[in-house]
Amino acid sequence: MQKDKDVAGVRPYDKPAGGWGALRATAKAIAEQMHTVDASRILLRTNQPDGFDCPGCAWPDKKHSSTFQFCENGAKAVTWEATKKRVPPEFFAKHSVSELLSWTDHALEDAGRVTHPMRYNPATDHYEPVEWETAFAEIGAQLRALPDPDMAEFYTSGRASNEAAFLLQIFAREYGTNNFPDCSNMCHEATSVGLAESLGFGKGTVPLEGFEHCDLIISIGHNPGTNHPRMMGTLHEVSRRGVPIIVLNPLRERALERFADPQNPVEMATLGATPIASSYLQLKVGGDAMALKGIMKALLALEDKRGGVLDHAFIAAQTIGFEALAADLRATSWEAIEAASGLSRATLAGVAEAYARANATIVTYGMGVTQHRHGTGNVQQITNLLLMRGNFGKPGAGICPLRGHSNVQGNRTVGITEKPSAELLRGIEQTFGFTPPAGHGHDAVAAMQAILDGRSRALICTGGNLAVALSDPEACAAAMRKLELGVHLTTKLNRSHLLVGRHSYIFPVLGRTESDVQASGEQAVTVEDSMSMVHASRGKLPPASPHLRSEPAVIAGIAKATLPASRLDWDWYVADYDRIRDAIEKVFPAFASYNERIRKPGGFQLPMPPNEFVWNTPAGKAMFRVYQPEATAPAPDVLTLTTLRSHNQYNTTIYDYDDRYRGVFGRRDVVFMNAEDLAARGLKHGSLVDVETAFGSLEPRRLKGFTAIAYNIPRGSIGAYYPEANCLVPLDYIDHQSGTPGYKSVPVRISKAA
Ligand SMILES: Nc1nc2c(c(=O)[nH]1)N[C@H]1C(S)=C(S)[C@@H](COP(=O)(O)OP(=O)(O)OC[C@H]3O[C@@H](n4cnc5c(=O)[nH]c(N)nc54)[C@H](O)[C@@H]3O)O[C@H]1N2
Ligand SMILES: Nc1nc2c(c(=O)[nH]1)N[C@H]1C(S)=C(S)[C@@H](COP(=O)(O)OP(=O)(O)OC[C@H]3O[C@@H](n4cnc5c(=O)[nH]c(N)nc54)[C@H](O)[C@@H]3O)O[C@H]1N2
Ligand SMILES: [Mo]
Repeated sequence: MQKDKDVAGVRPYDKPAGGWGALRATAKAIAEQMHTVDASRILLRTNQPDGFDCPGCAWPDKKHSSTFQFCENGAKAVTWEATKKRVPPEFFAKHSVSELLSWTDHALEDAGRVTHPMRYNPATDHYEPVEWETAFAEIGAQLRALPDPDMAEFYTSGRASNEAAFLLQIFAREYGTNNFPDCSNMCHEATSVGLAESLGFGKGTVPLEGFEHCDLIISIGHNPGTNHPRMMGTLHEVSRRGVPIIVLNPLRERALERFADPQNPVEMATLGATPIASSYLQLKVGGDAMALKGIMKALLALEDKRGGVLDHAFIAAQTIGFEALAADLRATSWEAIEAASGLSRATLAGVAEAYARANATIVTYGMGVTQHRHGTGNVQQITNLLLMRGNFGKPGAGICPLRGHSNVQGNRTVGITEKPSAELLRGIEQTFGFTPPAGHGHDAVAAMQAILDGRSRALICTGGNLAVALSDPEACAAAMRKLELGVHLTTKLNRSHLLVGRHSYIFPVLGRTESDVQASGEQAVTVEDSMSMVHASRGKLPPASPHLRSEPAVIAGIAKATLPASRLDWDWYVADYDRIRDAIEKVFPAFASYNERIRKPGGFQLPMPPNEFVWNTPAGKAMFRVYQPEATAPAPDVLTLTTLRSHNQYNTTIYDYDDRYRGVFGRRDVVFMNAEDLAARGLKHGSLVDVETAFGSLEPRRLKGFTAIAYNIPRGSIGAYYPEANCLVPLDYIDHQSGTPGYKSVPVRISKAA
């Protein structure tokens, strides 16, 4: 790496991930957000059997019954929710919406917890307090006045509990629409679509115990040291067991290189660390599908050479399509594979060798796989690879997508989907006695497009920051301002709330950490983790303000005011969440004895049919799927941009401006580039640059005046932070199979800043 010039805020960080650096960062988050005594009490309750589920990520916990598992970024998620800072009505009286729009995303959320329901007053340009019941009545009247229920959009971000998400989807369907844009549409939709086609099951197939039995892990496109920190405990154990871990990632993420477990007194005392990756393969951004094809092609060659490599019995009994896949692999040239992946034939053959030796392999993956123009294709190549050696239905094998938000998977399971199955529709009709709409609704991109061109006029958001999380913030802002009605259930203030339409409301809700008391007493909610375990979560802190309501209560309030003749007694459900769970169980038989089973510590496991060799595909078998890359090669000066999370952000929530493992401090306005790519453009480490999109004939989009830094990333690939770089992604730049935005493969050109 080039180090000839000092660049402000950029210096290498040579320590392992975790360790004392993580403890120091936690202490800082606590000092800035909470009273120390409250912090220790609340952090010790995280993921305990009678405590609340960590809102940080969806990685499971050992039965929710182990001792406190230290996690820096979990602690940040908790302390930022349980902050002592408040945003009361006086705050809104002091700051107009126009003024707040000039604040940074960091400053908006750092202001603290919203304390009262608020309504926007266009005459004063301020949010003003409003009574809950008044607001519900107004919203109900506006929703009823829409000419068509399909003109309303119901967004969920994956922190919502199963109970809240279920009530929301029942309300929206009784109202008459399947418009359910949700955060999964920007995240693991390629998984939901790709795995459903390949395996007949759109989720992961590995339970946590699987990691005790695997003898190879292939980790593709995820950064667990930052985004799933509790997974580091698992990877640390697996590595110490001597199991090889092969990483495919364009960036050398520190936690995948080496990790010091804060739970391990020896590592902490000796400043030691455990290596994580046994091989670290820095492929090109967007090169995954072709790298996987290379590994599979090499596997076929091994089978030809020595036999016994493929699981022929499994392929014959459980799958369809192997011949077509094999023919395509044989027809794909090594030149094409090497050019697209940036990895050599020898390297990929080495992975195939290791894979052929392993009896049980787990592939873990994240956004580096899904957020591409061919995200679904990527997911399906992973599945092909696993199917070739029968890595389903045996201990220590399977596919392990790392989910995003802590309950994003649960939201889907309880019916948040714009494409309802016949089974779901039947379940709803039988349980509630109304006929839900059957036509497909809008996903996140389609919803924003519909709002932009006036086909949709109302947006109800259960959490999230849709206008900032989606591509093309300019188009999103214009769309939000066209809304007749915008309603935001939230804990904190963010930019989406400030992009006001004709009628806009901010509703403050209870977070995970807070106790939720309804008519029948204290309530628990339930969530599902990445491994299909469902368990209870019970907040303990007193609510941030006495005016807060729970998400189920707010959804019920809006529903009751909107649907005077509703088939549901909304207050009755909210009085006791057991009743909501009984209804979930009626609609979804997999939740049998729901209330009984969540009362056991650790909860219960939903079925994973592929592990029983049950494939819910049209053919009743697992499907090999052929992937063909796009034929057009990009111009030689075009680079592929990937957008990244720093170590100190939670999606659009920016905790602070350091990204310590990548050696960037106090700033986010940087572009990570290969030194040779810099030199080829006459640029240096520290040069100010403009990034410009290269979508053929489309008008380029620009990100101006960012600082290029020389970084260990393959030639042809560059990185920048999300959400700063979202202005470079057109709204319709999506994976056509799943609708997932191509946030991680944007063609761009770089030049010296104008
Ligand atoms: N602290 C914290 N925790 C979080 C979140 C957070 O923002 N902060 N977000 C939550 C959510 S919603 C999600 S979805 C998850 C996200 O968790 P991850 O899936 O880890 O998400 P990212 O950080 O976007 O990107 C992951 C990795 O993909 C790599 N990558 C980029 N492009 C490519 C590519 O083309 N190929 C390959 N193979 N790799 C590539 C990047 O180098 C990076 O290491 O985390 C969840 N947990
Ligand atoms: N360029 C680029 N864009 C991306 C991504 C990327 O990698 N690159 N990643 C995408 C991914 S994976 C995702 S999941 C989306 C994220 O999209 P979203 O889920 O919409 O965004 P978040 O930033 O997670 O939402 C944060 C807000 O949720 C609210 N909130 C927090 N806790 C609660 C709660 O308990 N209840 C309620 N009601 N509200 C709460 C707070 O107001 C906070 O401001 O972004 C996507 N956008
Ligand atoms: Mo996500």
